[in-house]
Amino acid sequence: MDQFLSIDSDGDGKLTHDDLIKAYSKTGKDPSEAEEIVRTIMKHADKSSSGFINYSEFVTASISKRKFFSEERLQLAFKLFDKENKGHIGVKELKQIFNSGVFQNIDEGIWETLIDSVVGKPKEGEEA
Ligand SMILES: [Ca+2]
Repeated sequence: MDQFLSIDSDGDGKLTHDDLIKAYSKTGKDPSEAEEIVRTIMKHADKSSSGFINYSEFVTASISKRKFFSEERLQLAFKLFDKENKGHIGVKELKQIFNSGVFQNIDEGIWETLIDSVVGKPKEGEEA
């Protein structure tokens, strides 16, 4: 909710094109880039084509964005492993990976996503 409120500069409960432009300008993006991002956001998030994003549309968009990024990351990590593009990872690929130093170039977040997807998050009280 906080994020929604901080973007809703006039506090009317609707995120309009102007609200979003103002929010993005604050992040130091140049105006044409901000314009393009806002256009894309409006196109995807304004499900009812009302010309603004209401709170439930905002929540839906935030969730699908998060999902999209974690899937994208997983695919990226998988592609790094699947050198021959076979759709699965074999011993040979694993060996190459361990020998190539590719680990140093992988963002820590990708590992976290991968590990979470395979073993799940540590339960409360458990050591991570
Ligand atoms: Ca507003």
